[in-house]
Amino acid sequence: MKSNVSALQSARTSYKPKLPKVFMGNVSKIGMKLGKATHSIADQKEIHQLFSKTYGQPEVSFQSGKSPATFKGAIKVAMVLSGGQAPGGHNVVAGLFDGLKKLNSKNTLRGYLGGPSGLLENKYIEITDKLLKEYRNTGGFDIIGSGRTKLESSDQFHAVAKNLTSAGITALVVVGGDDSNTNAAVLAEYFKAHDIPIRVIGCPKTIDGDLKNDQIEISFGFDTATKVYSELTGNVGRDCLSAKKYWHFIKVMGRSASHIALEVALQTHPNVTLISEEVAANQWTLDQITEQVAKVVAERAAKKKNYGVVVIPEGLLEFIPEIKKLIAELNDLLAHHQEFEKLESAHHKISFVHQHLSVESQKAFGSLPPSIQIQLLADRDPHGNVQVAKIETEKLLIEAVELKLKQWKHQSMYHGKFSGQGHYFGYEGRCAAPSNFDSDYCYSLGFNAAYLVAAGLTGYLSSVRDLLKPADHWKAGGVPLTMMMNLERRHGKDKPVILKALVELKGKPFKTFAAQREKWAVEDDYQSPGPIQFWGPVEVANAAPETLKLERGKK
Ligand code: FBP
Repeated sequence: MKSNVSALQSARTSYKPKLPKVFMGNVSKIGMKLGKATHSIADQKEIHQLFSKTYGQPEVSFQSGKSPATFKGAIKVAMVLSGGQAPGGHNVVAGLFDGLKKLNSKNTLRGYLGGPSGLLENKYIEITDKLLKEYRNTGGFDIIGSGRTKLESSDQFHAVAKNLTSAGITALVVVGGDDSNTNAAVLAEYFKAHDIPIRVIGCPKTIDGDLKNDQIEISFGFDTATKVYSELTGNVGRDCLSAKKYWHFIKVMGRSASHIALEVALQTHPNVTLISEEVAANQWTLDQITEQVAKVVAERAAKKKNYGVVVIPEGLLEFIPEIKKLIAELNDLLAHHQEFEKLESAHHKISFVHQHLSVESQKAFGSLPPSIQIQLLADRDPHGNVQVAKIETEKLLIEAVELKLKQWKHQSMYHGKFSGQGHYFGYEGRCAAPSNFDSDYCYSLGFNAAYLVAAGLTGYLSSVRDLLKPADHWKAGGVPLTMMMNLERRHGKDKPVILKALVELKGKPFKTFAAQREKWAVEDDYQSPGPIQFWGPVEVANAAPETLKLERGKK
């Protein structure tokens, strides 16, 4: 153990993550049950054609029984952490390692460094029990690092196959979100189609909470990250009540879906929470959104409350129709006009873009402050996404609301004071020490992945379910990755991708929020859920996210 570890970290090392009962006994008593053949969630014909070798596989579940013969011989397994960090990643590594060792003490695990690029560059370390001692139940991905390199060309697949085969590796575990697991599915198909005996298994990671469906109840990291953001938001609410002088505009992470914003709202009751999916469904413009927020400010000012909390999902701008169109045009422009890259000054970039946009998008672009215009022109990530983490939507909204209130003041429609403070809660939560829920869930996902690998499966996502029950009642198994796929338009082409789960406006979490938001707008009902509890009453220390409780019918 490192000499400078905190007392908490050293105490936390001794926490024993819980496992589903099926994994607690003798290996020879773990059987595997196969379900029915499966279909993709949409576009079955096309997905079947694209994944002819891995499509239609059955769901599998582990339960007591006779273990398959495939569990026997020693294997070498590789793993990679992919995409943004999420609390609990180290426990996936620990669970996978312990699961492999329990199956056969000669099994080995190799961690490729810095995300998928490590597979291409053949950079790795061997995972050992000694190394893991420093990382069990800790936050972060630093044990092997992570990255966003997208594996897409056959040259890349070939390089990965060569590096893994020459090391005698028979399986690769990819820990990632929807894009990374789409990559895992493509890789599994490529290996099978080319008779390369390497299996690929995924694990559902992302704080954004958007890798979920009927089979995957939640992605890991969401619970811890939202607990951190809720603690911070609750503290800001308390500050509002104490100082009574600021309007706090808090942008929370969540690249696309608003699950994080919604969970934070359910935990802390801010005065306004914007939900991108509702914005898109109602086709609200930036001006309409501004007006909605300004109305709450004015309503509260009339009650002498010149303070409040607004929670904003990180991906908001992409859901506002006129900005969505603008971003699509910008993506196209940036991808196809190499001369843009050579422009150095912000002024030249902005005027270049202006000349090439449609009239409608020129208007939308022109309505944004220059700082936001430049942020919208920043590099895309390797999957072609705008890096919304770099766009200061909270500042944009403060400015827009301030302007609206000035107009209303001028027309004697508003008489309050408005002083905005912007915050961005993102990186603060991604590497936090995992809650008990995430510690147990991640360890179980990794442990389960070892069994999927040992069973000789490929193209599966590790799935641990019934998460509202105590961990020993959780069910473990695997879901074919193709089952979650559909076709989406990316870079002007139809691409097979895992369907991203957005906030369901008919779902219980959103409805529960919507039923209370008018009350939260005017009353000071701020809740302070406090810090993550690792010890204490189970209802506090082991609490699952509100979203999961509402979705899975416990509330
Ligand atoms: P993943 O989807 O890879 O889990 O990452 C999610 C996320 O944390 C988003 O919430 C955020 O927009 C993004 O990563 C930030 O990425 P980066 O680390 O590249 O700044």
